[in-house]
Amino acid sequence: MNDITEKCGFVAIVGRPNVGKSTLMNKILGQKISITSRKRQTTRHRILGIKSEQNLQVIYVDTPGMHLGGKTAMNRYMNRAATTVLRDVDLVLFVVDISKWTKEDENVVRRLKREHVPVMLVINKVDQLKQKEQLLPKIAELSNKMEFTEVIPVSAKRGNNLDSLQNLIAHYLPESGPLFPEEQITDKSERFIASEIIREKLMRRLQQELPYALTTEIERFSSEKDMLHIAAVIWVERETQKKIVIGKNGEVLKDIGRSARIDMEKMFERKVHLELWVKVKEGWSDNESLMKRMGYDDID
Ligand SMILES: Nc1nc2c(ncn2[C@@H]2O[C@H](COP(=O)(O)OP(=O)(O)OP(=O)(O)O)[C@@H](O)[C@H]2O)c(=O)[nH]1
Ligand SMILES: [Mg+2]
Repeated sequence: MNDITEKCGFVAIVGRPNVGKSTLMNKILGQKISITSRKRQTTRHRILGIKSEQNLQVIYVDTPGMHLGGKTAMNRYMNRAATTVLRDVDLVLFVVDISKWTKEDENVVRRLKREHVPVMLVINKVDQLKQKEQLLPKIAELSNKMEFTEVIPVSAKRGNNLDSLQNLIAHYLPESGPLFPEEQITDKSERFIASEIIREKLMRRLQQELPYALTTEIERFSSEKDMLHIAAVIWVERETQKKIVIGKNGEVLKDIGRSARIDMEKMFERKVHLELWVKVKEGWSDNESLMKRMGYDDID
């Protein structure tokens, strides 16, 4: 008889924008699946990150930051992606930034209180705390925000305390065999990851509101003799934005293409030929049917 307990379950990573949810998932997986940046609202989709170990498979769900203020179809899509996941998981990691508690965190608490799922408070960015003696009072203060099943301080960026976090997570998962093949690390296609890598470079490079006015779409993704040929469109909302994305003598677009290609070659372990086109589609981010055609169609 086989008496080894196998465990497997879904763990949602939620919180307001910019607290480090995607950084945390990538660090736990040891691979960059989800894009990150200093700007808020970097993640727009739910992205699975699957970690398989002996007798244990944890399926993390990275989500867009739950936010207040935006009113476009894109804002609604992102908030929906972050909240509907709560119904379908075994455990929630509520990620907060130790240095900043905001109205948007309060909003997340309100959402979480409506669900019956265990919530673990993950207090991130502890490396940024200037005075170490502030740690315990901060933890005590944040622990009171709602009923948490566990509270744990971490630094996602530096990888501090992530082993303890993962040990705690395992307690909350049901007994079950693995739901995904051991070698599978995400539910997303290489096509999707390629379009996200380009979007990451745009998020990081462009200023102010521009990152929110654009999206990326892969038009061609084909393999020929050890070389991947990828052609992508960067959709913006206005002609003036197109000019900025291209830059003087095409410099901005060239830079973005170069850094995206380097990341893609690392990710796909092949040489990549990347072509980028910038096109205008007015009002795409407030138009649900256009958004669906551009790949924002994966949630109920
Ligand atoms: N100092 C420090 N910075 C961190 C840590 N974790 C994440 N960051 C930084 O915080 C910023 C936001 O990180 P993300 O992982 O993109 O945050 P997110 O919560 O996924 O953000 P959205 O996708 O916009 O909701 C990035 O600049 C990260 O490098 C940490 O532990 N310490
Ligand atoms: Mg993110």
